[in-house]
Amino acid sequence: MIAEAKDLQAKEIKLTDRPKYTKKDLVADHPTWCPGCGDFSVLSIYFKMMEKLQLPHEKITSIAGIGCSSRFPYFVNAYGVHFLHGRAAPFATGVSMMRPDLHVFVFGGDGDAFSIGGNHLNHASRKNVKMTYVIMDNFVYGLTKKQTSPTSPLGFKSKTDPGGAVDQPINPMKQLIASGATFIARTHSHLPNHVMEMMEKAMAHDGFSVIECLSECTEFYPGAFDAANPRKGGAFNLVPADHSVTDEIAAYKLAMTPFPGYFGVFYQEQRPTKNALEAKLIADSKARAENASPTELLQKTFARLS
Ligand SMILES: Cc1ncc(C[n+]2csc(CCOP(=O)(O)OP(=O)(O)O)c2C)c(N)n1
Ligand code: SF4
Ligand SMILES: [Mg+2]
Repeated sequence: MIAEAKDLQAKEIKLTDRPKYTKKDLVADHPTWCPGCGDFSVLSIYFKMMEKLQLPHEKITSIAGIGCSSRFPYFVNAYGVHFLHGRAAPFATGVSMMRPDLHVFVFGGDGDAFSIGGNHLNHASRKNVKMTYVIMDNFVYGLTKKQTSPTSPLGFKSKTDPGGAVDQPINPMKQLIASGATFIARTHSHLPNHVMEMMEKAMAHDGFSVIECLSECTEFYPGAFDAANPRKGGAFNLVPADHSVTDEIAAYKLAMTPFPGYFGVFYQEQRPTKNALEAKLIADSKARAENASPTELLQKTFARLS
C-alpha cells in the first residue's frame, strides 16, 4: 500500500472515533432573512437532518445561485458555494462528478431555478446527475424586491407587472417530470416534518432528486401559501396512498390539480446516473489503454502524430 493511501486509511479510522456533532455545530452566520421568511424552516430542517444522519461534517456540501434563498450556504458551517445566479446546477454537477464521496445539496429560488437557470435545471434532470436540489419557491423574486417570477400567478402585481402578471406561469412539477428528473417531490416549509421526510427520501435516492418547497416571502408575497397551510385554514393534501410513483401519467395528473394541489413524492424511477455512466466510460477506456498513466497516453498520442 502506498504511503498516501495508508495515511488516508488512518485518517478515516480516526473519523469514526470522533464525537457526534449537533445542530449548534452547523450554525454559521446569523441568517439575514426577514422575520417569518419560509427559508428559515428549510435551513433548520437541513441542520436537523444532518444531525440525525451524522454525515461527516467535512462532507456536508451546499451549493446555491443568487437570491434570498440562495444565501443558504452562508448560514451553514460546512463546505458550500454561493455561485452565479442560475448556475448552481452546472456547478453542482462538476462537484458531484468529481467527488462521489459527497452528497451534494443545491438550494435556491424559483427565479434561480426556473428563470435564468431553467435550462441548466432541465439538463441536470435529464442527465440524472446525483444531487438533491431544493427549490424554495416563493412565487416572487425576493432579493431584488418583488419582480414577477416564472411561478407568480396570473394577476400578481409586482414591480415588473404593476397592472398584474399577464404571462402564464410554469407548472414546476409538470416541467420537472417532463425534464426527466428521477425523484420529484413537493412540500411546504410550514410543515417541517413533511419537509424533513421529503429531504430524507430525496437524499436516499440514487440520482437527481428535486423538491419544490413552497416557502413564503413574508415581505413581498405574504399569505401566498395559506391555502395549503392547515394552521391558516388551508388544506395540506397528501399525495394519495394509492398513487404509483413510477407512473408518469399519474404524476402529471397530480401536477395538474389546481393550487394548492398535492404534497409528497410525485415521481421516482431508477435510471443509471451520469456519475455511474461516466465512471464506467473512464474505467473502460483505462482498461483499453492497459491502465496507462495520462503522461503515457500523451506520449503515445505524440508518437502517433510524429
Ligand atoms: C446574471 C444575473 N441576473 C440578474 C441578477 C439579479 N438577481 C439576483 S437574485 C434575482 C432573483 C431572485 O429570485 P429567486 O431566485 O426566486 O430567489 P428569492 O430571492 O426569491 O429567494 C435576480 C433577478 C443577478 N444577480 N445576476
Ligand atoms: S425578501 Fe422575502 S424571500 Fe427574501 S428574506 Fe425577506 S421574506 Fe425571505
Ligand atoms: Mg423567489
